[in-house]
Amino acid sequence: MDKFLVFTLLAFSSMSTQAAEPVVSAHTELKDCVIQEVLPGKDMTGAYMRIVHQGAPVDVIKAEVPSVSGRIELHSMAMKNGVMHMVPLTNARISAGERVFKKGGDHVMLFDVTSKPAVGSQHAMTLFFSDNTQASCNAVVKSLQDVMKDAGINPHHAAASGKH
Ligand SMILES: [Cu+2]
Repeated sequence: MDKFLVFTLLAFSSMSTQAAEPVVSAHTELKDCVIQEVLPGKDMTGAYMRIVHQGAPVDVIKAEVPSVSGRIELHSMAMKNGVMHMVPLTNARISAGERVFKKGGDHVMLFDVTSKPAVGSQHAMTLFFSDNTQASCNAVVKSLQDVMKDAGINPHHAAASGKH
């Protein structure tokens, strides 16, 4: 079973490397794309968006924000021993309708951010899907406070403390 799974994954990945360049999706759009500012002392941050999708479900495979990070992962949040941790995206399926990636939930994780993008600057973000399509948007860099406000996370507390 495991060997078969590995073979299947290898076969799929070699197929996808031979496949044509992903085409711009006619049925998936990214809206309200945001990158959280990189906090002092950090070299990673999160990015968020609404994915509006029509038709048959697809899986989101990867994300790219080339002007900000060369190492990006798709993450979810999960409770472990009473503490929230980031884990690899637990459900990649994009079904018809709207799916929201937001702070405190599913997110795009940007690692190795050596040159911090300025608040207000915009950066092309692209998601790639299992049907060999892609969708792009201009992600605007927002302050932590604004990102938390957007996500509905305790904005007054965040504004008052200036932390987290
Ligand atoms: Cu993360």
